[in-house]
Amino acid sequence: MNARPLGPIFAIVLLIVGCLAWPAAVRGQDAGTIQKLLDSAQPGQTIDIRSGTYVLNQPWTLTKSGTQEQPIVIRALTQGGVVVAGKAGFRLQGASHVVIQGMEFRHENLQPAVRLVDCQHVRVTRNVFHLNKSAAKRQNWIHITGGKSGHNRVDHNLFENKAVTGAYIAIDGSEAAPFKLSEGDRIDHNHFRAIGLDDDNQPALKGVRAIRLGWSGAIATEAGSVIEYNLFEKCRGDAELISVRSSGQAIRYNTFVNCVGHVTLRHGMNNQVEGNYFFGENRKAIGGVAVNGQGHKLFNNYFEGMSLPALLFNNGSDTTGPGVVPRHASKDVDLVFNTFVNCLGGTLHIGVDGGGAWKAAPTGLNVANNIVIGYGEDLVAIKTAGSEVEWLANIMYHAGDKEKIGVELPGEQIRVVFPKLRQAGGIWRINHNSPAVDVAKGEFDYVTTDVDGQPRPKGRDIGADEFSQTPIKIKPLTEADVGVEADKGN
Ligand SMILES: [Ca+2]
Repeated sequence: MNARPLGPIFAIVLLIVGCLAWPAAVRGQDAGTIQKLLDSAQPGQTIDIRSGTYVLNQPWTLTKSGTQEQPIVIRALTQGGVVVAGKAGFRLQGASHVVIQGMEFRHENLQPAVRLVDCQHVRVTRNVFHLNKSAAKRQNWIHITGGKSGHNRVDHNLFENKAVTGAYIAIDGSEAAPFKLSEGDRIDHNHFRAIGLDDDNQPALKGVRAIRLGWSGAIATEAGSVIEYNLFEKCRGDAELISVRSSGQAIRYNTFVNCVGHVTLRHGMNNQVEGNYFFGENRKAIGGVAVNGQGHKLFNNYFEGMSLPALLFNNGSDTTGPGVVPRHASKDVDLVFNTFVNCLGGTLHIGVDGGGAWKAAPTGLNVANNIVIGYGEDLVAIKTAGSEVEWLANIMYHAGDKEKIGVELPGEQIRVVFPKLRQAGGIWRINHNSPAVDVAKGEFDYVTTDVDGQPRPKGRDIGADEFSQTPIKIKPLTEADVGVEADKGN
């Protein structure tokens, strides 16, 4: 029997059956239609939102989940063509495997642009956030909360022009005891810029910050979230530019340019600050990292042109009261293999007492294998007598006055010598004939690469940079490396 070609009716039936089995992309172009599509979303479905301005009085709400293989994708049909205006953005509750992509959030600062409650594996990618600042309400623009949240990703977005208190991104958790923080989230390849005005004569905006990780009640959670490969530019807000109030977090491979304040390890333990570039450009009120708490590791970081002391090891305080949680003194913290260049306000301040309020001095600090070179204030200042520091194999050099190291220690602890730095690849780095080459001391086995991502063979070099001919993997980030247009195709 000869096979007959499929008839047109059969083909149409096949098409209909196919549509039922595989949810196709659907399109909507008014806020109410979009909400209906969200209400009926299925795994594998893409909801394409047509270009236009959508004025929301209530957030678009999603409680449905995709799967790892078949996420629910909510995206602007044309990248950046969807403007979310009005009073709210998205609220996802109990959702997982969802992607929010390509929007521009311009609504009033009354609710977060994206709020995730008990959500996992939600990706917020390639969006622009610049909420309308007319509503002076404390607000986080992306807020992750709920004790079941974790493993969400915020990547390749632009955040700009925040002027009202709160953070661009805040990660919280359960709102009732036992407190648990969202875990395993990743914030990467974002561009955070323009908090306040780029003007040293204007006051910085207190309470406005780029990122907050947790709160003091949740420090028992070893959260394991990562902030990496982000560019922070002209964020001239709170003294705690990034406020870490949790444990087990990593801040690495980011670039900070002209950002007021410090990356602050305020509460928590075992946090890691690795391989970041800090460029202060000698602007006002700019620091590097401030430390409270125990077990942190700070290594392979590069600091240049800070105007505040680049590194603060803070005292602890037992002060408690409504809303006041004790800050623990810096304890058992490694500051190793970092390079500090021309930090005019001083470089290492140890035993910082918060204007006298914090009494307990730091203990068990390891300050090893760092290069500190500069002029201006003393490079080191011990602010509280009794601060316990193990110094080992640091190189320090004050370009103006040899006496201004700030401490007098044996050469195996702090060697006062010019480290022969040269400028290359955007930073000051050692040359083959530098006295820093091959003379690092101590274990610190976790330091196996340098600030460039190059390997550190045995007999490691002092400072953030290992002198190496292997390819450089990590560079100071520029605008081209981050935000909505970077890494297209990933
Ligand atoms: Ca290197």
